[in-house]
Amino acid sequence: MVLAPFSGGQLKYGVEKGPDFLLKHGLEKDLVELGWDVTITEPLKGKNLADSNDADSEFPTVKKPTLVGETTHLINQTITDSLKDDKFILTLGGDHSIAMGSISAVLEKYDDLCLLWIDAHADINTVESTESGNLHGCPVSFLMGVNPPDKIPKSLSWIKGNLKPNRIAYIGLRDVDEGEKKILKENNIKAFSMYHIDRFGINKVIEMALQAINPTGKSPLMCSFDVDAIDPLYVPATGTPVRGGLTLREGLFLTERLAETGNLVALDVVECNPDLAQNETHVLDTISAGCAIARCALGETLL
Ligand SMILES: [Mn+2]
Repeated sequence: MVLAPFSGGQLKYGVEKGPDFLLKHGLEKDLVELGWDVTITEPLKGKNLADSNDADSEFPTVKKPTLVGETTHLINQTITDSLKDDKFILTLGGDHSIAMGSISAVLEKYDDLCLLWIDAHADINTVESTESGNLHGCPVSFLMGVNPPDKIPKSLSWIKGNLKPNRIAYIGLRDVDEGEKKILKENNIKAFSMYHIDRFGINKVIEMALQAINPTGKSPLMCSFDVDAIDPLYVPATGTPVRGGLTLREGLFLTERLAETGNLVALDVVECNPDLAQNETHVLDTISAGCAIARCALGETLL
């Protein structure tokens, strides 16, 4: 388990408390009971990374590029080490920018990796298309290498950008920027919005997504799960909630189904922000949903 208590990919503090709250809710014990030998690593512990809103003067369109670049690189290095022992990598965020660190490391180990990005947002803005400048909305563009090379801040230039567009599928989208829609279309990326889930049902959507990115069924899978994919009714304490999302059951079914394939090698659970809860019930709902997602991906079944 990799703890990534990081909030520098966006501007709302509190999301860095996610790992701590998930652990206090009993996640480690839950995973041990499922039969896992759990090791906790903390790549950011004791690292004094300067948090500043200063934009890189050369790259003024994105916020905190140095902080995000250094942080995600540390996460990448820790996971690269853990993968030498063929460990399952569960990374707890933090905001979604941390996926630049986790996914790049897992991709390095498994070059035929298939990625399921479960999210209300596509997080594929480039340094040119981003409206907010928040890097948690950009990780996929860096992982896929679709940013113009001369526009990539130096601190983020370590990311190889070798994720192939036919190896990623989205599920749960419902708030996608115009620039992102263009990138998704141009790269012919499989994206299942809430419309597709309503039309086909979650079971069919997962099968279509897996068929698209992993037609042989033999490649390793990674799931990057933003809890805001689930409706704010169930997951209220998150930075960018969008109504009309997955039910909690659909989210858990999805992860249980991925576990069932036997090919899942890594999972991110990101964007739990206890500080954005209006009451204790909101905290409990959000954190227990985050823990349940992790448990289902790691083998918990209803029967
Ligand atoms: Mn996200």
